[in-house]
Amino acid sequence: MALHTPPSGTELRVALDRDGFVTIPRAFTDGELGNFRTAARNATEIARAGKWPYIRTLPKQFPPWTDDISQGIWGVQHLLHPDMAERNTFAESYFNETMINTVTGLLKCKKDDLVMELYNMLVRPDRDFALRWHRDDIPPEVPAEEELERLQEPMLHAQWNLALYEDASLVVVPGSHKRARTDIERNADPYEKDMPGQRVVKMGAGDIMFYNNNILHRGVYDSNTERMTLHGTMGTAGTDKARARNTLQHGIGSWAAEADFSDLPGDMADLAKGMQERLIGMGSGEDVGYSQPALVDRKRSVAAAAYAELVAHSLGLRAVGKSVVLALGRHGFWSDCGFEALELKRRSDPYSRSGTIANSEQGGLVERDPAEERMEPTAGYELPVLDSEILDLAVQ
Ligand SMILES: O=C(O)CCC(=O)C(=O)O
Ligand SMILES: [Fe+2]
Repeated sequence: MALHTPPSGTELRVALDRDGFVTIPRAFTDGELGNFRTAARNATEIARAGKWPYIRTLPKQFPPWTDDISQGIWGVQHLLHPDMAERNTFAESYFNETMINTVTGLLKCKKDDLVMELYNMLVRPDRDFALRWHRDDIPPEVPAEEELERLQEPMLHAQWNLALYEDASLVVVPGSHKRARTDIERNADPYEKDMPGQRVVKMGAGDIMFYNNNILHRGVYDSNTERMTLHGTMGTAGTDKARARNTLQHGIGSWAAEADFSDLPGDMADLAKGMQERLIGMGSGEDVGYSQPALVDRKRSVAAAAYAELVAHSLGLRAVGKSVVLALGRHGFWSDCGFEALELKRRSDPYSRSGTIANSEQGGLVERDPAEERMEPTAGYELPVLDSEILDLAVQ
């Protein structure tokens, strides 16, 4: 049975503000939970079979992902997409009264202010997999002062995990949403197993956990434990560019206008339509960029261009150096190189010394326009070893 009296908006806000996360236990009836599970199982099966292109693929942590399922998946994206067969059930789990009342209570806003945002599902990966420590919308190398400033920005959206099965995958550092990282946190191994003060968030089936997505957190996933956790966000109207980026980087802008919620029961249909319209008002998201672009994107483009040329040259692909450089402004250097640049980066990039980039999950391949002159994908390249001194100079 669902909990009789959910915590009040004030209680939730106080706990979320203090700890950076708060759990509402057993928020749905057994019947509702059963329906959500059936939909989740069907959607996961289709995604694992390669029949749903919007997935989170291993071993990549941040968007964009491709539809390559060869290493398995850890998430199913766009549960409200018009092509998702189970969309209405997922929509009921998203636009239902409990969720809406909780979010309006947390954000101190009205229903008419809410904006439909992301709705995805996090699932058991096909092999053990973990995310590094991160804040969702603040990249790791920002200076402490800027980190603190960004953490102090007002909360204009809510983010939650709704566990359909028991889930202990999320690890957080309580309170870290209010302060810059300590030196220990900043210098820790990106996959540190024992961060001071860390807490594994243990959820029961039907629990919803709201969290500040800039709390220091990571995911640790066991391929033998079933996981189907609905992972959603809702915003308030009139939010800023950073929020548009956090939402639209997942590609929702391209289909949001197509989604038809008129079949939803009762007031949900109108509510959903209004929330959808406010999302569409944010734009299609084509130019918003990514919250966690590859590190080099965030260096001065001159430095990235120099590096691009160096890489292109060492691969004997001089002609494409130009198109890589041209691509810088659009998606960023790494994603547009079109080859396993990040693999290359991991093995030869001096930044890996600092521990900020330790694997190949950031950036990655995005859609490429065949009409444009680009490097060919070359997954099997023997990667050149770049001289770290040259690279350091290039970045200065
Ligand atoms: O698995 C989770 O619950 C957390 C996922 C996460 O941190 C992310 O997608 O940024
Ligand atoms: Fe995250």
